[in-house]
Amino acid sequence: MTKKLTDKDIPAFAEIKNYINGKFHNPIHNNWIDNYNPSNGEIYGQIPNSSKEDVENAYKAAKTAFPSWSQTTLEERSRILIKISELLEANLQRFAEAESKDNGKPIALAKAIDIPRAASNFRFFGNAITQFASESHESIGQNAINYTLRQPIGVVGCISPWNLPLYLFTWKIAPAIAAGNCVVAKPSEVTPMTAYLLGEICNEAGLPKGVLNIVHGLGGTTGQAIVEHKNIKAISFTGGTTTGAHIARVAAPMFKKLSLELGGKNPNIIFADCDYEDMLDTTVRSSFANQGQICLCGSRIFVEASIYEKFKADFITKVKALKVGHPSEADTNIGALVSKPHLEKVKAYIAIAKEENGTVLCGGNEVTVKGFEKGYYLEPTVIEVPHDECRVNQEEVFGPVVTIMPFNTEDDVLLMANKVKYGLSATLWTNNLKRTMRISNELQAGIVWVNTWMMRDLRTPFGGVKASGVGREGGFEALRFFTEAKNVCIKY
Ligand code: TXE
Repeated sequence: MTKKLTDKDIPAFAEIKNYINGKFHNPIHNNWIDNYNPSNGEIYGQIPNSSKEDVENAYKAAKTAFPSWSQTTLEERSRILIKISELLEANLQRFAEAESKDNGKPIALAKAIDIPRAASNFRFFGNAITQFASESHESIGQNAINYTLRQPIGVVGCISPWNLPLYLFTWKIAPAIAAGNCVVAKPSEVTPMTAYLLGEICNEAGLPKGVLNIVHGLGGTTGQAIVEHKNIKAISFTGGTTTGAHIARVAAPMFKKLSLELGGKNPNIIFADCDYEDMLDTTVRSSFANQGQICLCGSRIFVEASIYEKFKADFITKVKALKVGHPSEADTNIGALVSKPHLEKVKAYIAIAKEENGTVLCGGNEVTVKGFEKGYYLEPTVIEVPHDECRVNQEEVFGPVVTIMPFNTEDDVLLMANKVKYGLSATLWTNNLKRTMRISNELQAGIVWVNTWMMRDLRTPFGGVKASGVGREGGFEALRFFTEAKNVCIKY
């Protein structure tokens, strides 16, 4: 059991509590987990190491809130969600600072993308629920009409990862509560801060107590207790593929509804006829945004042979110009990796790549940032691989590491693009329309971007195939996931 620290132990100590029934609570067993600041490697706060009993309390609060919340008019639910969105926007700076400190991401990124997107999630689903219609089917010649009710499930569980903490946490919570469910949610134990702050915002926005309950803790205990809870009827999870498979095994005997958004090893396919400068700038971003810790990053770059050497030289020049630095500095491009164990994992993959005859074209080393020597900084790394089957090209590294290799034909690149266990997203750079259509049809991925990357319209389905998960989030897909369809057939 980790002892409880206070601000006598750590200056500016950040204490995080569980948010249950609209109030903040210590964990029942007074068991705590240290929370590290990746930019300097120091402990700066603690979070509850919540037990089954804490999860049970969160469940009870959610269960009690459900009858009333599920009967709350769509206009009222919408109003509250949009209010949460507005309050997030009003608190942008505070949330961005917290996210950056907790995760190591550049504050500029948190301000431009993460927190605005969390606000958009609430606004989007606040609006979407008012447009969510159910179908009816007239059985011609049988004097019957069928209509479909879309009923909230009850109490649902939302479990999110550390890479886009508030962005992904709210991507689940917002549709869940918009659809009339009550939620027991767990953010990653590595990045709990903004989820904690969200509780205050929900109270201020007038979200009735118990509709959203946030329990903090480790995946294997707190997360597991949510998944094992027999009355939490659906689980929406984003995280690692191994964890996703485990959750599926635990949930299957209880026939829980599952949405699993898991890892990726996404191809970035570059043809010579693309808009070169646009491709180059976007490829730097799709490789290294958020230190490469986005499941959508294009971690395998395939370049048509005729432009391979030019691309290689230009890309490396741009990558070398990226500034690795403290996340709070406005001109930092690459902040800190999320944790020491994660840094070690990414470094291990660079070593494996070298053993497998990969050539590190740039990067590959830890960076010491002056004044923050114990932070988890790594150079953006480009590895030229001898063939597409080496481990660094097949396994999810989830850091500032990309592989590059040339290809000759459309068939060759398609084969390599699809020859991984994952299938989340893919990016294609070409101005050839027929090729665009052919390749987009054949890529094994849930999302294909052509001549762009990570352009998101929240109405579109989002999710992966193969080991990248099951189910789709986004738009009405998310509202469908968080409701049960019941058909009523009336004979007249
Ligand atoms: O994720 P975990 P980790 C990938 C990436 C990364 C790897 C592992 O490759 O290196 O996954 O990351 C909770 N029951 N992605 O270990 O463990 C956990 O507490 C219930 C891709 O951080 O999957 C956290 O809240 N919950 C990914 C969440 O699951 C459990 C983003 C994710 O943690 C649990 C992050 C259990 N038994 C990592 N065990 C993406 N797709 O974006 C853990 N958790």
